[in-house]
Amino acid sequence: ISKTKYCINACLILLSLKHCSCIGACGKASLSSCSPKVCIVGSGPAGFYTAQHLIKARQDVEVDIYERLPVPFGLVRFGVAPDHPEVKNVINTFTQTAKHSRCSFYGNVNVGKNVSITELQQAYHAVVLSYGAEGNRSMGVPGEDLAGVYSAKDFVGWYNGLPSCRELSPDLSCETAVILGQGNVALDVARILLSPIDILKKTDITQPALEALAESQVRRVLIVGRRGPIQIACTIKELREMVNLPDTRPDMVAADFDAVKEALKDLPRPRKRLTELMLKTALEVPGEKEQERRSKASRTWGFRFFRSPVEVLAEPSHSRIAGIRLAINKLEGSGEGAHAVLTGEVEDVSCGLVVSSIGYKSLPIDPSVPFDSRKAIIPNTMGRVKQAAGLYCSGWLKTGPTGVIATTMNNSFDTARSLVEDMDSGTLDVSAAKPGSQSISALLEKRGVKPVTFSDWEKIDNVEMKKGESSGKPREKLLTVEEMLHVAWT
Ligand SMILES: Cc1cc2nc3c(=O)[nH]c(=O)nc-3n(C[C@H](O)[C@H](O)[C@H](O)COP(=O)(O)OP(=O)(O)OC[C@H]3O[C@@H](n4cnc5c(N)ncnc54)[C@H](O)[C@@H]3O)c2cc1C
Ligand SMILES: NC(=O)c1ccc[n+]([C@@H]2O[C@H](COP(=O)([O-])OP(=O)(O)OC[C@H]3O[C@@H](n4cnc5c(N)ncnc54)[C@H](OP(=O)(O)O)[C@@H]3O)[C@@H](O)[C@H]2O)c1
Ligand SMILES: *[C@@H]1O[C@H](CO)[C@@H](O)[C@H](O)[C@H]1NC(C)=O
Ligand SMILES: *[C@@H]1O[C@H](CO)[C@@H](O)[C@H](O)[C@H]1NC(C)=O
Ligand SMILES: CC(=O)N[C@H]1CO[C@H](CO)[C@@H](O)[C@@H]1O
Repeated sequence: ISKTKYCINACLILLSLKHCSCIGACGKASLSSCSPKVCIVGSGPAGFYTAQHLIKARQDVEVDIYERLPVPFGLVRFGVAPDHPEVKNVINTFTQTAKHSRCSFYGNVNVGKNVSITELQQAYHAVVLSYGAEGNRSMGVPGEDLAGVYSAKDFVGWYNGLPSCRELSPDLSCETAVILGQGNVALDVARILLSPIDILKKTDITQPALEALAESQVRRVLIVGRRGPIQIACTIKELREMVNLPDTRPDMVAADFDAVKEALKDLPRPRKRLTELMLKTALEVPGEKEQERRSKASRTWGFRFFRSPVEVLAEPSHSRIAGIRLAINKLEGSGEGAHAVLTGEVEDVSCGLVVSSIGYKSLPIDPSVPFDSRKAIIPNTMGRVKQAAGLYCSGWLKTGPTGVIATTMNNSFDTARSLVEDMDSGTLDVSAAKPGSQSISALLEKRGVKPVTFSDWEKIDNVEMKKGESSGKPREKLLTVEEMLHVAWT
C-alpha cells in the first residue's frame, strides 16, 4: 500500500467520522494534506466566482487565490465607475467566499514573476487562470503616442486609484474631448468627464481625480463610433444616465439617424428600446421643462457615427494634440453584424483630449501556457485549457474582454463545473497528496515576497472607509502599493 493510498484511505475513514485531522503516512498530515487543492490566479469576479462554485460543489476541495495587488476584486474596485456603487455589492459575496474555511487569499503575489505557473502546477492539483484582460487594444494610427491621448484603461485606472495609473494626471485643460468607441466603458468615461463635481465628490473617486475634474475645462464630449446607431455597443441604462446627466445636453447629428426609423421594427427587443431612446434624444423636440433644462446646461455630449480614427493630429510644436482625423465610413450589410467600409473621405475634429475606448486585451502570462494571440485569449473548451492537463481558465481571459459581471459569473461557474467533473471522473488525478500553499508560501518567503492575507486586506478596507468618512465619501482609496502594504502590516 503506497503512502498516498494509505493517506487517502485514512482520510476517508476519518472524514466519515467527521474528524478533521488525518494522522498517518502523510507525516504531519491533516485532512488538508490529502484534499484536492486548487489554485486560482487573479481575484476579480472570475477568480471569486470560480472559487465560490468549487467550494460549494465539493466538500473537500481547498482553494487558494493569488492576486498581484495587495487588494482584491479586480475591476470591481478598479473598473466599475465610482458613481455606480450598487454594482460593487458583489464584494459582499466575494468576501464570504474569501472567509470560507476552505478558501485563502494571497495578495501581493505576482504570478509569472514571483512564482511560476509550473511551480503552482507542482504544488496544486489544478490551476485556474483568471487574471483578466489588463492590456489595451491600440488604435494603430499615427499620433497615438502624443501627449493628450490616453487609453480608457489608463483613464479609468486613474480615477479609480489603480496604483500603476496614479501618475497619469490627464490634461483636462481643453474644451473638447473625443472618446473613440461607443461601449459602456466609453460612456463611463464621458459621464465622469461631464458629471457635476457635487455628484462625484460623494463617490469613492480618488481625491486627485476629483481635484483635476473640478478644474477641468472640458465642456464638450464626442463619443465616436466606426459604425451606426443600430450597432452601438453601450446598453440602455448607461445611455439613459447620459441623457439625464445634470447640467448637460445632448448634441447629435440628425442625419445619422435617417435609416434608423425604418429598421426599428425589425430589431430584437433590447436593441429596439436602446435605439428608440437614441432616436428620441436625437430627434424629438423635448417638452418645455426639458427644453429649459437643456438651454441652461453648460456642457454637451453627443455620438458621432460612421467614423474611424486615421491619425491623431499634433499642434505645430508637436508636443501635444490638436485634433483627430477621422475616416468617414459607410455600412455594408445590416443589423448588428454590419461592417464599416471606408468611403475615402476624411474629416478633422479639433480636440485637446482623446480617450481610446476600443476594448481591453488579455496578455500572455508565461511561455508554458498556451495563448491565442489573435483572439487574445487562452484557447479552451468549457474552461479546460487546450493541451494542458490540470490548467483551467475563467473570466475575460477565457472569453475575451466583453460582458458584465453576471456574464463573468456564468462563465466562471461553467469552468468550475468542468473542473469538478474532471475530479469526479478521474480525468484530473487528485489521488496523490499535494502540498498546496505550504510549499508556495515557503518558496515566496525564500524569495522575499510577503503575501497579503484577507484579514490584512480588511485592515486596508477599514482605513479606507475611515478616511472616506471624514470627507463624506464611502471610501478614500489608498493610492500606492507601498501605502497599502504599510497599512496591511502594521
Ligand atoms: C471600466 C469598466 C467598467 C465596468 N463596469 C461594469 C459595471 O458597471 N457592471 C458590470 O456588471 N460589469 C462591469 N464591467 C465588467 C466587469 O468588470 C468584468 O466582467 C469583470 O471584472 C471581469 O472579471 P475578471 O475576473 O475576468 O477580470 P478582472 O476583474 O480584471 O480581474 C483580474 C484580476 O487578476 C489580477 N491579476 C492580473 N495579473 C495577475 C498576475 N500576474 N498574478 C496575479 N494576479 C493577477 C488583477 O490584478 C485582477 O485583480 C466593467 C468593466 C470595465 C473595464
Ligand atoms: N455599466 C456597465 O454595465 C458596464 C460598464 C463598463 C463596461 N461594461 C462591460 O464591459 C465590457 C467591455 O466594455 P468596452 O466598452 O471596453 O467594450 P465593448 O462594449 O466591446 O465596446 C468597444 C467599442 O469599441 C469599438 N471598437 C473596437 N475596435 C475598434 C477599432 N479598431 N476602431 C474603432 N472602434 C473600435 C467597438 O465598435 P464595434 O462595435 O464596431 O466593434 C465598440 O464601440 C462590455 O461588455 C461592457 O458592457 C459594463
Ligand atoms: C515580485 O514581482 C514584481 C514584478 O511585478 C517585482 O517588482 C518584485 O521585485 C518581485 N518581488 C520579489 C521579491 O521578487
Ligand atoms: C447566466 O446564466 C443564466 C442561466 O443559464 C441565464 O438565465 C442568464 O441570462 C445568464 N446571464 C448572463 C448575463 O449571461
Ligand atoms: C494609449 C495606451 O495606453 N497605449 C498602450 C496600449 O498597450 C500597448 C501595449 O500593448 C502600449 O505599448 C501602449 O502604450
